[in-house]
Amino acid sequence: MTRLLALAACSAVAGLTLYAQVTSWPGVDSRAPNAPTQKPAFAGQTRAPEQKLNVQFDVVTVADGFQNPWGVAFLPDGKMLVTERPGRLRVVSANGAKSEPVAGVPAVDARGQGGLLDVTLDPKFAANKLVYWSYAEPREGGANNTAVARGTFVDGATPRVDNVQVIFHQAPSLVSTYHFGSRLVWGRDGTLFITMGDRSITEGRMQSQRMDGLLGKIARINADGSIPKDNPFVGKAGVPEAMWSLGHRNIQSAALHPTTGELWEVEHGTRGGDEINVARKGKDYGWPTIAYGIEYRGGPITGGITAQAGMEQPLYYWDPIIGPSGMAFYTANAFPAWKGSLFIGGHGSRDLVRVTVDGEKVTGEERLLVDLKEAIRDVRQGPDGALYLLTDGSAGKVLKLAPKGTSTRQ
Ligand SMILES: [Ca+2]
Repeated sequence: MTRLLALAACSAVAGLTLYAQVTSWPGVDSRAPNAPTQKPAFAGQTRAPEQKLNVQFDVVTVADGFQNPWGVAFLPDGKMLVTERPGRLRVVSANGAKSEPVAGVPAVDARGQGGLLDVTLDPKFAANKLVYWSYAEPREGGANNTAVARGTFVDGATPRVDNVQVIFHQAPSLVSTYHFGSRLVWGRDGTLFITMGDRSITEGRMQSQRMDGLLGKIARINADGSIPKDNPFVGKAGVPEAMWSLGHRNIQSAALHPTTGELWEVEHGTRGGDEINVARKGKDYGWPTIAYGIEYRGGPITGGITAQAGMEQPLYYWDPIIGPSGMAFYTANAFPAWKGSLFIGGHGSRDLVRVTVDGEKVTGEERLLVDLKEAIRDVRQGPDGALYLLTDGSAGKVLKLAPKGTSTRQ
């Protein structure tokens, strides 16, 4: 209300039309959208009502001093693996001690948004000790692409990965330092989803709709890099058989839905088009033919349309954007009120976005950690039921949200 009064005062001074200035847009973020004339495809597709649960928690610093931490995975012994974007993988103990960089990780192209990105354990890690990571793979002439490698993890004073194999390369490579994706999510059948980006430059963006390359796509592979026989485009001439879905812009948030087992993802839009999708087999998510929001420089995206037959509508979109990175469905008992909520890192909005979901409908939204003003890069549910976050920057941290009063280290 204070803000609205202030705006009203300003506009009175400037002699502007009061009505346009004081219109308060519904939802958590009352700022005006970048594309105020765009209409959602269905009620509730954007600006869900604010839903404050008032859950009490402590924000615990588990470990700090990371350079642009990007992904975190939990080892069965209580330790964590944390990637640092410049190319280091570290083992972090429960008390916050960091190992030397894990030896054996291949070189990465750490320019721009590139580098060492996500990390995940094999579903059969207890037996095979395999660790997988995604990264920007350097190529000749300044080109690069998203890639995935795996290796056998050997812990100790000088941890290492042995028998490293690169099991996936996004093709084609391009000269760009933007939009690498890339989250790694295991399907229930043991296949691995790899979310990617369009590389941002026009040449890459326009390939998101092309069937002959993996720019702007989600891929699905077997754990050894081979192609699942039930992938949607297996046997289609000229189409990479790893392709799962198409028409994506840049996906840095993805998680398996705990009930349905489907892949949910949140992708970056431009100015006004961050969106939640369920990434289904063979479907087209529309980028760049349809999109919400506007270009960074202003003006419409492609033809300025938001819907087209044969292209999927997002379940939900944000305008203004949150800049999503990292995502987790909360299923544990430590925070009963949060059960079923979807948490998304607000890398751009510098907060933690909590979304209430009823089936595939977003029914409420809440912003947490607003006062912390951290660019959140990853969000995971820990084995202890706490919510773990990575904060981006040159002094990045592993934070833990624990039920109030249950943790001594703060
Ligand atoms: Ca879309």
